[in-house]
Amino acid sequence: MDLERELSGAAGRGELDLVYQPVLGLHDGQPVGVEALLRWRSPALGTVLPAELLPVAEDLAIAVEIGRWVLDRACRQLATWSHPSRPLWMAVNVTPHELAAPDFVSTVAATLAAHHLAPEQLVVEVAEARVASDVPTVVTQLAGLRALGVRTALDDFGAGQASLAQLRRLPVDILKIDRALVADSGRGTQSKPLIDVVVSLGRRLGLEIVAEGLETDGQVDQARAAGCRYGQGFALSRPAPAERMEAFLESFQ
Ligand code: G
Ligand code: G
Ligand code: MN
Ligand code: NA
Repeated sequence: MDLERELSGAAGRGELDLVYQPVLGLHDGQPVGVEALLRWRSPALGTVLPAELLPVAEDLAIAVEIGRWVLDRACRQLATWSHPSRPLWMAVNVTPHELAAPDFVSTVAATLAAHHLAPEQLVVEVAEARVASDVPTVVTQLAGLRALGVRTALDDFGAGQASLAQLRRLPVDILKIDRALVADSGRGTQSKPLIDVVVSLGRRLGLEIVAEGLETDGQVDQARAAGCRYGQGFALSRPAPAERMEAFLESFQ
Protein backbone atom coordinates (compact mmCIF):
# COMPACT_ATOMS: atom_id res chain seq x y z
CA MET A 1 0.00 0.00 0.00
CA ASP A 2 1.25 3.45 -0.97
CA LEU A 3 0.58 5.06 2.36
CA GLU A 4 2.70 2.49 4.18
CA ARG A 5 5.64 2.73 1.81
CA GLU A 6 5.60 6.52 1.90
CA LEU A 7 5.07 6.93 5.63
CA SER A 8 8.06 4.87 6.71
CA GLY A 9 10.47 7.55 5.46
CA ALA A 10 8.30 10.60 6.04
CA ALA A 11 9.90 11.76 9.28
CA GLY A 12 13.40 11.40 7.87
CA ARG A 13 12.46 13.37 4.74
CA GLY A 14 11.13 16.24 6.84
CA GLU A 15 7.56 15.76 5.68
CA LEU A 16 5.93 15.84 9.10
CA ASP A 17 4.45 19.12 10.21
CA LEU A 18 2.49 20.53 13.11
CA VAL A 19 -0.39 22.96 13.04
CA TYR A 20 -1.52 24.73 16.18
CA GLN A 21 -4.86 25.66 17.68
CA PRO A 22 -5.06 28.02 20.65
CA VAL A 23 -7.02 27.48 23.85
CA LEU A 24 -8.56 30.76 25.00
CA GLY A 25 -9.91 31.99 28.30
CA LEU A 26 -13.67 32.31 27.81
CA HIS A 27 -13.89 35.32 30.10
CA ASP A 28 -11.06 37.45 28.77
CA GLY A 29 -10.39 35.96 25.34
CA GLN A 30 -6.70 35.62 26.12
CA PRO A 31 -4.68 32.64 24.88
CA VAL A 32 -3.61 30.28 27.66
CA GLY A 33 -2.35 27.36 25.65
CA VAL A 34 -1.86 25.84 22.23
CA GLU A 35 -2.61 22.33 20.99
CA ALA A 36 -0.23 20.76 18.48
CA LEU A 37 -1.89 18.76 15.69
CA LEU A 38 0.06 16.48 13.40
CA ARG A 39 0.01 16.75 9.62
CA TRP A 40 1.94 14.74 7.06
CA ARG A 41 2.75 16.78 3.96
CA SER A 42 3.30 13.95 1.53
CA PRO A 43 4.51 14.98 -1.93
CA ALA A 44 2.79 11.88 -3.31
CA LEU A 45 -0.43 11.84 -1.27
CA GLY A 46 -1.03 15.44 -0.24
CA THR A 47 -1.79 16.34 3.36
CA VAL A 48 -2.57 13.24 5.39
CA LEU A 49 -4.45 13.63 8.68
CA PRO A 50 -3.63 11.80 11.92
CA ALA A 51 -6.71 9.58 11.83
CA GLU A 52 -5.40 8.11 8.60
CA LEU A 53 -1.70 7.98 9.34
CA LEU A 54 -1.60 6.91 13.01
CA PRO A 55 -3.00 3.39 12.52
CA VAL A 56 -0.52 2.83 9.70
CA ALA A 57 2.29 4.21 11.86
CA GLU A 58 1.36 1.73 14.59
CA ASP A 59 1.41 -1.14 12.11
CA LEU A 60 4.84 -0.04 10.92
CA ALA A 61 6.05 0.33 14.52
CA ILE A 62 6.98 3.97 13.88
CA ALA A 63 4.19 5.57 15.92
CA VAL A 64 6.49 6.01 18.91
CA GLU A 65 9.16 7.61 16.74
CA ILE A 66 6.60 9.98 15.22
CA GLY A 67 5.30 10.80 18.70
CA ARG A 68 8.81 11.72 19.80
CA TRP A 69 9.16 13.99 16.80
CA VAL A 70 5.84 15.68 17.67
CA LEU A 71 6.89 16.18 21.29
CA ASP A 72 10.26 17.65 20.38
CA ARG A 73 8.88 19.98 17.72
CA ALA A 74 6.02 21.16 19.92
CA CYS A 75 8.34 21.84 22.84
CA ARG A 76 10.81 23.69 20.65
CA GLN A 77 7.95 25.84 19.36
CA LEU A 78 6.65 26.55 22.85
CA ALA A 79 10.08 27.69 23.97
CA THR A 80 9.92 30.47 21.38
CA TRP A 81 6.28 31.43 22.05
CA SER A 82 6.04 31.36 25.81
CA HIS A 83 7.62 34.02 27.97
CA PRO A 84 7.05 35.38 31.47
CA SER A 85 4.59 38.04 30.35
CA ARG A 86 2.66 35.50 28.29
CA PRO A 87 2.89 32.05 29.86
CA LEU A 88 1.45 29.39 27.58
CA TRP A 89 1.02 25.68 27.76
CA MET A 90 1.58 23.33 24.85
CA ALA A 91 -0.71 20.31 24.53
CA VAL A 92 0.28 17.21 22.60
CA ASN A 93 -1.94 14.23 21.84
CA VAL A 94 -0.77 10.73 22.56
CA THR A 95 -2.32 7.32 22.05
CA PRO A 96 -2.16 4.59 24.71
CA HIS A 97 0.21 2.84 22.28
CA GLU A 98 2.67 5.74 22.54
CA LEU A 99 2.17 6.03 26.29
CA ALA A 100 3.03 2.36 26.69
CA ALA A 101 6.62 2.88 25.56
CA PRO A 102 8.65 2.10 28.71
CA ASP A 103 10.77 5.22 28.26
CA PHE A 104 7.84 7.56 27.54
CA VAL A 105 8.10 9.50 30.81
CA SER A 106 11.89 9.79 30.69
CA THR A 107 11.71 10.96 27.07
CA VAL A 108 9.28 13.69 28.10
CA ALA A 109 11.59 14.75 30.94
CA ALA A 110 14.60 14.87 28.62
CA THR A 111 12.71 16.83 25.97
CA LEU A 112 11.51 19.42 28.47
CA ALA A 113 15.04 19.81 29.80
CA ALA A 114 16.50 20.12 26.29
CA HIS A 115 14.17 23.05 25.58
CA HIS A 116 14.46 24.61 29.04
CA LEU A 117 10.74 24.29 29.68
CA ALA A 118 9.03 23.94 33.04
CA PRO A 119 7.07 20.67 33.25
CA GLU A 120 3.86 22.60 34.01
CA GLN A 121 4.05 24.08 30.52
CA LEU A 122 3.36 20.73 28.89
CA VAL A 123 -0.05 19.08 28.71
CA VAL A 124 -0.33 15.48 27.54
CA GLU A 125 -3.78 14.64 26.14
CA VAL A 126 -5.17 11.15 25.91
CA ALA A 127 -8.55 10.50 24.31
CA GLU A 128 -11.07 8.97 26.64
CA ALA A 129 -12.41 6.45 24.13
CA ARG A 130 -8.94 5.00 23.46
CA VAL A 131 -7.97 4.53 27.08
CA ALA A 132 -10.02 1.37 27.51
CA SER A 133 -7.44 -0.56 25.50
CA ASP A 134 -4.99 -0.56 28.41
CA VAL A 135 -6.19 1.27 31.50
CA PRO A 136 -3.43 0.14 33.93
CA THR A 137 -0.62 1.29 31.65
CA VAL A 138 -2.31 4.60 30.95
CA VAL A 139 -2.81 5.17 34.68
CA THR A 140 0.83 4.37 35.46
CA GLN A 141 2.22 6.58 32.71
CA LEU A 142 -0.08 9.53 33.42
CA ALA A 143 0.87 9.29 37.09
CA GLY A 144 4.54 9.28 36.06
CA LEU A 145 4.03 12.43 34.01
CA ARG A 146 2.29 14.16 36.88
CA ALA A 147 5.10 13.20 39.21
CA LEU A 148 7.36 15.19 36.87
CA GLY A 149 4.99 18.14 37.08
CA VAL A 150 3.59 17.67 33.57
CA ARG A 151 -0.18 18.17 33.34
CA THR A 152 -2.49 15.55 31.90
CA ALA A 153 -5.76 15.93 30.04
CA LEU A 154 -8.63 13.60 29.27
CA ASP A 155 -9.49 14.43 25.66
CA ASP A 156 -12.84 14.03 23.87
CA PHE A 157 -14.57 13.56 27.21
CA GLY A 158 -18.15 12.44 26.88
CA ALA A 159 -17.66 10.75 23.52
CA GLY A 160 -16.73 7.32 24.86
CA GLN A 161 -18.64 4.44 26.35
CA ALA A 162 -17.44 4.76 29.92
CA SER A 163 -16.72 8.43 30.50
CA LEU A 164 -17.54 8.53 34.19
CA ALA A 165 -15.63 5.35 34.99
CA GLN A 166 -12.55 6.67 33.16
CA LEU A 167 -12.77 10.00 34.90
CA ARG A 168 -12.68 8.30 38.28
CA ARG A 169 -9.76 6.06 37.35
CA LEU A 170 -7.42 8.36 35.48
CA PRO A 171 -4.96 10.81 37.04
CA VAL A 172 -5.80 13.89 35.00
CA ASP A 173 -5.71 17.64 35.61
CA ILE A 174 -7.74 18.87 32.67
CA LEU A 175 -11.04 17.76 31.17
CA LYS A 176 -11.62 18.50 27.50
CA ILE A 177 -15.32 18.27 26.74
CA ASP A 178 -15.95 16.60 23.40
CA ARG A 179 -17.52 18.67 20.67
CA ALA A 180 -20.44 16.25 20.51
CA LEU A 181 -21.55 17.61 23.89
CA VAL A 182 -21.33 21.24 22.81
CA ALA A 183 -22.54 20.74 19.25
CA ASP A 184 -26.20 21.48 19.81
CA SER A 185 -25.81 24.02 22.55
CA GLY A 186 -27.37 27.32 21.72
CA ARG A 187 -30.02 25.53 19.71
CA GLY A 188 -32.18 24.76 22.69
CA THR A 189 -31.64 21.01 22.81
CA GLN A 190 -30.64 18.65 25.60
CA SER A 191 -26.99 19.61 25.40
CA LYS A 192 -27.32 22.55 27.77
CA PRO A 193 -28.04 20.40 30.83
CA LEU A 194 -25.33 17.98 29.68
CA ILE A 195 -22.66 20.65 29.53
CA ASP A 196 -23.80 22.14 32.81
CA VAL A 197 -23.54 18.78 34.55
CA VAL A 198 -20.18 17.84 33.04
CA VAL A 199 -18.68 21.21 33.90
CA SER A 200 -19.92 21.11 37.47
CA LEU A 201 -18.69 17.54 37.83
CA GLY A 202 -15.28 18.53 36.54
CA ARG A 203 -15.11 21.51 38.83
CA ARG A 204 -16.04 19.44 41.86
CA LEU A 205 -13.20 17.12 40.96
CA GLY A 206 -10.88 20.12 40.87
CA LEU A 207 -10.20 19.87 37.14
CA GLU A 208 -9.57 22.62 34.65
CA ILE A 209 -12.16 22.43 31.88
CA VAL A 210 -11.81 23.13 28.17
CA ALA A 211 -14.87 23.08 25.92
CA GLU A 212 -13.80 21.80 22.51
CA GLY A 213 -15.24 22.24 19.06
CA LEU A 214 -16.86 25.62 19.71
CA GLU A 215 -18.07 26.54 16.24
CA THR A 216 -20.56 29.35 16.92
CA ASP A 217 -20.78 32.35 19.20
CA GLY A 218 -23.83 30.71 20.77
CA GLN A 219 -21.76 27.70 21.74
CA VAL A 220 -19.07 29.95 23.18
CA ASP A 221 -21.68 31.78 25.28
CA GLN A 222 -23.18 28.47 26.38
CA ALA A 223 -19.84 27.06 27.49
CA ARG A 224 -19.03 30.25 29.40
CA ALA A 225 -22.46 30.25 31.03
CA ALA A 226 -21.96 26.63 32.08
CA GLY A 227 -18.90 27.74 34.04
CA CYS A 228 -16.28 26.52 31.63
CA ARG A 229 -13.09 28.53 31.97
CA TYR A 230 -11.42 27.69 28.65
CA GLY A 231 -12.51 27.04 25.09
CA GLN A 232 -11.18 25.84 21.78
CA GLY A 233 -12.80 25.70 18.36
CA PHE A 234 -13.31 27.24 14.95
CA ALA A 235 -15.34 30.12 16.44
CA LEU A 236 -12.26 31.17 18.41
CA SER A 237 -9.46 30.20 16.05
CA ARG A 238 -8.84 27.46 13.51
CA PRO A 239 -5.72 25.32 13.62
CA ALA A 240 -2.96 27.24 11.83
CA PRO A 241 0.65 26.80 10.75
CA ALA A 242 3.34 28.00 13.14
CA GLU A 243 3.87 31.42 11.52
CA ARG A 244 0.18 32.23 11.60
CA MET A 245 -0.20 31.03 15.17
CA GLU A 246 2.75 33.18 16.14
CA ALA A 247 1.10 36.24 14.56
CA PHE A 248 -2.13 35.38 16.37
CA LEU A 249 -0.31 35.17 19.70
CA GLU A 250 1.61 38.39 19.04
CA SER A 251 -1.69 40.19 18.42
CA PHE A 252 -2.44 39.86 22.16
CA GLN A 253 0.66 41.74 23.33
O1 G B 1 -6.00 17.58 13.76
P1 G B 1 -7.15 16.68 13.54
O2 G B 1 -8.53 17.19 13.73
O3 G B 1 -7.09 16.03 12.21
O4 G B 1 -6.95 15.50 14.60
C1 G B 1 -7.67 14.34 14.52
C2 G B 1 -7.32 13.44 15.66
O5 G B 1 -5.92 13.16 15.67
C3 G B 1 -7.64 14.05 17.01
O6 G B 1 -8.25 13.05 17.78
C4 G B 1 -6.29 14.39 17.59
O7 G B 1 -6.28 14.22 18.99
C5 G B 1 -5.38 13.38 16.93
N1 G B 1 -4.02 13.90 16.80
C6 G B 1 -3.64 15.08 16.25
N2 G B 1 -2.30 15.22 16.31
C7 G B 1 -1.82 14.11 16.91
C8 G B 1 -0.51 13.67 17.28
O8 G B 1 0.50 14.33 17.09
N3 G B 1 -0.42 12.45 17.89
C9 G B 1 -1.51 11.68 18.15
N4 G B 1 -1.32 10.50 18.75
N5 G B 1 -2.75 12.07 17.83
C10 G B 1 -2.92 13.27 17.22
O1 G C 1 -9.39 14.77 19.45
P1 G C 1 -8.85 16.15 19.48
O2 G C 1 -9.62 17.06 20.35
O3 G C 1 -7.37 16.21 19.77
O4 G C 1 -9.06 16.69 18.01
C1 G C 1 -8.70 17.95 17.65
C2 G C 1 -9.26 18.10 16.26
O5 G C 1 -10.48 18.83 16.29
C3 G C 1 -8.31 18.85 15.37
O6 G C 1 -8.02 18.05 14.28
C4 G C 1 -9.08 20.06 14.91
O7 G C 1 -8.90 20.27 13.52
C5 G C 1 -10.51 19.70 15.20
N1 G C 1 -11.26 20.89 15.58
C6 G C 1 -10.83 21.96 16.28
N2 G C 1 -11.82 22.87 16.47
C7 G C 1 -12.92 22.36 15.86
C8 G C 1 -14.25 22.84 15.70
O8 G C 1 -14.65 23.92 16.16
N3 G C 1 -15.09 22.04 15.02
C9 G C 1 -14.70 20.83 14.49
N4 G C 1 -15.61 20.12 13.84
N5 G C 1 -13.46 20.35 14.63
C10 G C 1 -12.57 21.11 15.30
MN1 MN D 1 -6.71 16.86 21.59
NA1 NA E 1 -10.52 16.51 21.75
